[in-house]
Amino acid sequence: MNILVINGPNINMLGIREPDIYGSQGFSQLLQLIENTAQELGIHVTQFQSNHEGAIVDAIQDAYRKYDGIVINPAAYTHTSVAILDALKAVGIPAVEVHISDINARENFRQLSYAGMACIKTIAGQGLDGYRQAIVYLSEYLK
Ligand code: CA2
Repeated sequence: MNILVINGPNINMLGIREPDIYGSQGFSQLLQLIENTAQELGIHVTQFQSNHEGAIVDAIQDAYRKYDGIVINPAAYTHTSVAILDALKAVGIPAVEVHISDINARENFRQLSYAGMACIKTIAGQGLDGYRQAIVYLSEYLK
């Protein structure tokens, strides 16, 4: 089973500021947590992070016929990007949306998720563990 994990803008800056919202663990620890989860489940995970909307659209398109599932945290593009929503719909790959923080308990502008409209599940407010939960959920769903 092949799963693609996509992280959007500024997720690579995790741990340097706003620890009350995003925790104190850094991006390299997130990468390691995801890889450990994949190894425990005996599945293959590829990780991709970009600060650019078009690069994320390209990554989703490139996943077509290569990946069984997608875990995506589009970060700020969650709330703005119809292009990412359309790309997820276009490839039709089962996707789970992850947010480290509880977007529904934050500013109004964070409470709309375009990407979430094309996802089979959203996990928010679970910190970095949300990524583990998303991979476990997808691997069960795809069995
Ligand atoms: O809670 C999440 O996972 C978010 O997707 C994170 C995004 C935010 O725009 C979304 O509304 C919710 C932000 C990514 C990380 O931003 C940082 C901010 C300060 C320091 C380090 C990273």
